Amino acid sequence: MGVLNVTPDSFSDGGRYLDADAAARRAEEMAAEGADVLDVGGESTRPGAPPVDEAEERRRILPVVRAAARLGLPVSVDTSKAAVAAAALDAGAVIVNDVSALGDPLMAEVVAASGAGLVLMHMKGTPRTMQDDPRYDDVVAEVREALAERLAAARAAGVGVERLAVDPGLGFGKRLEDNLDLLARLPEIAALGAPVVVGASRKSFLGRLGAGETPAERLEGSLAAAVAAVLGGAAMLRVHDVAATRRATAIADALRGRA
Ligand code: HH2
Repeated sequence: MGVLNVTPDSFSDGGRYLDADAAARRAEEMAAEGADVLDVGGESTRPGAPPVDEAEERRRILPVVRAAARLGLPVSVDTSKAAVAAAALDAGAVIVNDVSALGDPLMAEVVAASGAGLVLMHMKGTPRTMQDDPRYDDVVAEVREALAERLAAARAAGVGVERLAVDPGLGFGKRLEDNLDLLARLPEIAALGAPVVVGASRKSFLGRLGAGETPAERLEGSLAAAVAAVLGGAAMLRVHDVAATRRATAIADALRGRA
């Protein structure tokens, strides 16, 4: 899943694709690099990010969703707002990537009615507050429980089981050790039975394990995390560097096939 943020402030690619033509070129580039899905987002969820109003989020993403959908790849929309998801699905998106896991009470209905796929991501709190002293007794057990409950809520609202995926939400209300526990114990999340999506690409915990690399310098760390995620059972990786991730995970895929 290639990341395409149409925002001024995303932590890694903010400001680069605000122009719809630049975003469409980036979508083409990621498709050529081998992306299976393009994930278009119009609201940064980096720690402390301010919320974006619905009209602005729609204005940012809809032309890009249309352009990306014309490439023939499935498009997912990275939004927590049901109205934005509905507009994006009308514009050609087929998956909703909801980092709030149905925080908007109308979201399940929108997804169920459209037949779209749904990624349910775990987050503790909101982007504004999530890194204010997050704590867990057993992060993997707590994230697994929370995702199991969200899966049940989505199914109860009429979203078919075959349309659901889960994501442990690396960096979303997680300390360094929490991100590491989730990645190292990913099979416990995969045991829920839903496909697991993992987004480690260029995240700050990778820089904290290294020498404080900037987001653009976190390629090697991102690839190492991608390989770990595949070996741990991830079905999809949300990444900025599609071609490099494909090359690295080809090895991990081959190894996983022999385990
Ligand atoms: N991470 C980000 C955004 N959306 N969705 C899923 N399913 N999993 C993730 O880990 C995830 C996500 C944050 O990264 P990014 O979009 O690059 O930055 P920003 O939130 O600043 O736009």
